[in-house]
Amino acid sequence: MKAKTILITGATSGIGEACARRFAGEGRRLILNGRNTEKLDTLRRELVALGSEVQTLPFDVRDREAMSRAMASLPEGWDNIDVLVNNAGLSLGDDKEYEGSLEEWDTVIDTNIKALLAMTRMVVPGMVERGHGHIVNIGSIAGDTPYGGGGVYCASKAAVKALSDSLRIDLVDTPLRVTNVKPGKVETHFSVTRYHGDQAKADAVYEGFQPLRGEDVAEVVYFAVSAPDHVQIAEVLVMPTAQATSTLCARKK
Ligand code: NDP
Ligand code: 8X3
Repeated sequence: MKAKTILITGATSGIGEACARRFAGEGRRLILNGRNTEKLDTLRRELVALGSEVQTLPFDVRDREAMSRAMASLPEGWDNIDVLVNNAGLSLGDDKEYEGSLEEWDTVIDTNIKALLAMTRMVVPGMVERGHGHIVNIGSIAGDTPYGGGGVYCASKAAVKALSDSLRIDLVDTPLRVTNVKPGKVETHFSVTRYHGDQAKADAVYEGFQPLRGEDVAEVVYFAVSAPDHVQIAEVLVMPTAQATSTLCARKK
């Protein structure tokens, strides 16, 4: 793989953390974003031991000024980003669209759509200038098929699909590639966050079948990035074998 410098947002947990581990290795430079500085530091130490150079960039992706400051603080040469993994994201609650919290929906929209767009706006011009780069957006099966109680989250991931597709069109006359990876159910901290820390409710989401692990999704991201330059993996829908749609899972009693 030629990619040398990889920036991952939301690298302190789940899919983002698994991507960081998957890309770690000799000669690879990792730029890891997250809000939890302690977790970022622990991960940095682990990946440095594996032979990677690592910069941690602690900032909330919704904070554009913090994002600009953090990116400007990168040491010389580190802004030559080869791969941007727009992963940071969340869902909050499972309320009906006419009952939920406007504040929570703002958080979901600001993180899953507006921050992804801001990161893209910040990093992609340099890629275009250098004639090299790959943007991997972590979408979701939820962006293909909405489900009740998930309207805003599903809409945010439909937006990720639209933004990935339009970016691919905008970049068609460049060597850059755009991939939208759309996972089904992955057992991470995602459902704990969605259910405001209710571990039992989160566990029930994955009960009776084998969900994906963050590592499974990281493998897909790695595959797309490792493909030869003339191959653009535009979109991947990846789900557990026991899942068929965003809501249909075969659960053993
Ligand atoms: P996790 O909750 O385990 O990880 C989410 C990561 O995003 C955390 O590192 C979290 O950090 C970070 N994050 C959230 N908000 C912000 C923010 N404002 N600024 C910086 N970092 C932030 O969940 P997943 O790994 O499952 O989720 C990763 C992505 O995968 C999301 O975009 C999600 O929508 C998507 N996805 C997940 C699926 C699943 O079933 N798990 C399926 C399909 C897609 P912090 O701990 O600080 O909140
Ligand atoms: C997360 C997967 O099915 O909970 O994107 O929406 S799902």
